[in-house]
Amino acid sequence: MILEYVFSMKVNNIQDIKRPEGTVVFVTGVTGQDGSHMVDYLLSNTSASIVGGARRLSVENHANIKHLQGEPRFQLVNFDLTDSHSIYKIIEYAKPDYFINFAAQSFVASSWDFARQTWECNSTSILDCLEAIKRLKPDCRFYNAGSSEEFGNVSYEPQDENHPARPRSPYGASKAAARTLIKVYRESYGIYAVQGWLFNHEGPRRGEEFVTRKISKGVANIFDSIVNNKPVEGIELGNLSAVRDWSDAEDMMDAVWRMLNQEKFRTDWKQFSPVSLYNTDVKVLSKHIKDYVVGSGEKHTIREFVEKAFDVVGIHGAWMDEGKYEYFWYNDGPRPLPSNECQLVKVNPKFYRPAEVEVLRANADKITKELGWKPKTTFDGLVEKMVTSDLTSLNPVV
Ligand code: NAP
Ligand code: G4F
Repeated sequence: MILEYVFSMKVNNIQDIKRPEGTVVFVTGVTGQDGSHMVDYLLSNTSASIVGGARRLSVENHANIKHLQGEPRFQLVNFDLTDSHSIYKIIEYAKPDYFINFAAQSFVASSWDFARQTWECNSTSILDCLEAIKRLKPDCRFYNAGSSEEFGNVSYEPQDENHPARPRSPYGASKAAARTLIKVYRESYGIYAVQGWLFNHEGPRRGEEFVTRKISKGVANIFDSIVNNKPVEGIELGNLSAVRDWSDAEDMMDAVWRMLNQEKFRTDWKQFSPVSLYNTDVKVLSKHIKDYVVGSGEKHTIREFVEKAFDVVGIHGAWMDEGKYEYFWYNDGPRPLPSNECQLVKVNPKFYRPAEVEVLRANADKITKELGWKPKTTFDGLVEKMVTSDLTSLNPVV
């Protein structure tokens, strides 16, 4: 507790930010999965200074950025995306060259419960960002985190950039609206603003309510209970048949950076003028830049994720019954279990959604061909990384 206090990261107020020399990138949502990985990516792959935005909470949640303590190229700032003054002030004080927005109400299931808040955070705030950039720093490049949820009730598979927006949740609708605004500002004012369609991406920094992390953490707990002779507590899930295209969040950051610097990566631009490798005039570039679909191209059900996660710790089982009565029964593992502890996973209909996106699978051919992006981590590698990390948190190596 004392150590936590000593190492608590300094949080600046926006008006105390001094614009560093050189390229400045403002990243929002740095306490979350993607924002924190984006900061790591920029530190490793660029010489830019980074200003990271995090909203003030009663109890700090800096776990994902703890490792940045003392990093001279990183400044943390109090920033709320739903407060338009915050947006104007950060552009005024930090004068960023890039504004990468990962802040959002990002949990699809909550978007039915907090539809208005989802809309304000994910759509109205994007309008505020675009207006502020237009007025104060029109050459600032803007990235907004778009989603495969915009495709929603999909009409074909795999989904590419031409797939229509058919959202199934207030969340999906909010991201589709933001995309439209971005296109309008790009075409009207020549702002370099892009929004990738990122398919699901995960990792050890994933929030614990998202299905992959819920499973990896649950499996680590079950394994720990079995080997330490503690009672086993099963995992409760919703729709096991949903199909997702899961990637490693770290791989996605490279795709975002490529989308923001298309003149450096576009293979199809090398040949002709005025868009050449050397032309960085945003007004020229903005006419030619594109939003891209980013994902692995592989699809897996929730069931498969569960099986693979148990596989990582040497536990094997079988699916029994169906629908809301379906469960995963323990067959084999570190020791025999009493039958009242053998139901390792079961369905709880409270996790069903009012409307489901049944199948998502990316066709990322375009970004691979035009910007040279490719994922590095496989599905198996991702599941293993997540389960191993959750196991290590239970048994930290001191
Ligand atoms: P995440 O872990 O939930 O992070 C979201 C971040 O936004 C958190 O740092 C959160 O802060 C912050 N935030 C929320 N409301 C805010 C506000 N009003 N002002 C300032 N910050 C606020 O989500 P993620 O997985 O990193 O996703 C990042 C972005 O990508 C989101 O826009 C998400 O919708 C989008 N996206 C994600 C995926 C995916 O599979 N991960 C796929 C497609 C699109 P707190 O810590 O204070 O809550
Ligand atoms: O992990 P999820 O909550 O992610 P979801 O809804 O696909 O959204 C994530 O990916 C989007 C990109 O496609 C992002 F835009 C968004 O910000 C977020 O990062 O749920 C995945 C699937 C769903 O079909 C859900 O119904 O898993 C199913 N599921 C089954 N049981 C569950 C559960 N989801 C959660 N969260 N919890 C369950 O117990």
